[in-house]
Amino acid sequence: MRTVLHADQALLPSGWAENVVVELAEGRITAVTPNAAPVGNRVAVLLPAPVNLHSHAFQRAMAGLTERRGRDPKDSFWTWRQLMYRFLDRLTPEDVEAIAAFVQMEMLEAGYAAVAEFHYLHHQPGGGAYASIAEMSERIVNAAAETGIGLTLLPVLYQQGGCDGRALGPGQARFGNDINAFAALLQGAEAAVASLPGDAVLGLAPHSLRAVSRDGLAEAARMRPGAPIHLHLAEQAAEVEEVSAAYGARPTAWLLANAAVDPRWCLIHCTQMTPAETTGLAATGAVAGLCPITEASLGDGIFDGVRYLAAGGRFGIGSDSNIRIALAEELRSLEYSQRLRDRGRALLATAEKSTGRVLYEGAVQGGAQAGGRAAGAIAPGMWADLVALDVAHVDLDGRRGDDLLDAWLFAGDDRMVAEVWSAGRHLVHEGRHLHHDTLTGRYRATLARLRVRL
Ligand code: NGQ
Ligand code: ZN
Repeated sequence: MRTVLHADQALLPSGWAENVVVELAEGRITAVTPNAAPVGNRVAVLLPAPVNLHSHAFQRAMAGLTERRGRDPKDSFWTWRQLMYRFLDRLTPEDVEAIAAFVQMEMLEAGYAAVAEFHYLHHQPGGGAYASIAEMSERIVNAAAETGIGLTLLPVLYQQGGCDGRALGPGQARFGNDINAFAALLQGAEAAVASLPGDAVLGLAPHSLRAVSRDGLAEAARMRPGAPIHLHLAEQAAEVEEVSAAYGARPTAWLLANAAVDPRWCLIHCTQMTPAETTGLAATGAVAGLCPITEASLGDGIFDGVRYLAAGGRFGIGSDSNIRIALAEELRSLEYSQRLRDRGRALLATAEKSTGRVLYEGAVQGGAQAGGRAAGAIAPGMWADLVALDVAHVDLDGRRGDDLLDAWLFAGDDRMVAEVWSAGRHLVHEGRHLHHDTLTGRYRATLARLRVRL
């Protein structure tokens, strides 16, 4: 099927262009012609749509339920993690599918075309295997088949309870696989992903330096040469201490010295890095997977975006815990964290590009790289991952170019997102997903069943 779009303004690799005709066929962009006469389906503003590069779909259903003081007077990331473990322990495959479909719908409505699902909930409560070891991966795939989101599935290797090789804790039983079981899981996940449209990708994810052994990390890296490989890295101060004590080096320094970190890698969070680690990571061409809303929610710390971008570092954004699905807000939060720390303004902007432009283009390019997706630009050959904004909104009225992006990201929100295509699939129309009501209804019913106090 061929689609022709005409955009009053479009952000192309060469910059802003006007009266742009974009042709799509078989999910890809086939031609881009600026200064063209109006033909086809008209939109006001057309942008490449980003990949949400880090999600744990199931966590969406506990949003808002972890904001009270717990029994431990020192609430922290680690007490939140206990609650999260308790929550996931009662999820069935049906629950996971319904939650994943709902949150993928929200991502699409927010303007994301694709998601990299960092998927570690593999087994039954207690750790017993499902009849298919890839049962839960299949559920994520089913959700993507229903929502149409572009999926990069990242089955997670989770071997141990900490860097010292201790056994999995009771809350971690559903995640654990040894390397052979993980290889079987990857095979099952690969078969499931093969049922999706051709833009779907299978990568893999050693969970963190805490949860995989040194050998496990090395073996995982060899399993799918060239495929995206994601890892949680240097998120919390206690994690830095644990890795330093076990390995004799801070997490990022250790990884850079002991793994062949290159552009296929995506390191999630990196909120605890020294200046040398920051520039060292930037030099690898890997993507820093930043999740600013979750990192604020969990008290992780502030990524050194100013230093990292100055060193040419690549980044993308992820919604991680899914406490809020908000593309504009993720990007805005990243810049605002820098301003609060450094007491300045427009800290990620350059002489040529506004703050919003730097954030948006960076996240689109880095997201595509991290997702292993030939996307991230309105250019022939790319998957047609596109978002059109609603310029009837008062804050976008009459705005052009970088001013318009800044107005969306800093003054507006994702209610300005009108149309979204994922690899040419037109999934969001006038701000609503095709199956908005069905998916919302099923999610509500799932929540009603799960409604128990944490
Ligand atoms: C996760 N989330 O796997 O969901 C983690 C918490 C851990 C974040 N790191 C568990 N934000 O890191 O051990
Ligand atoms: Zn995560």
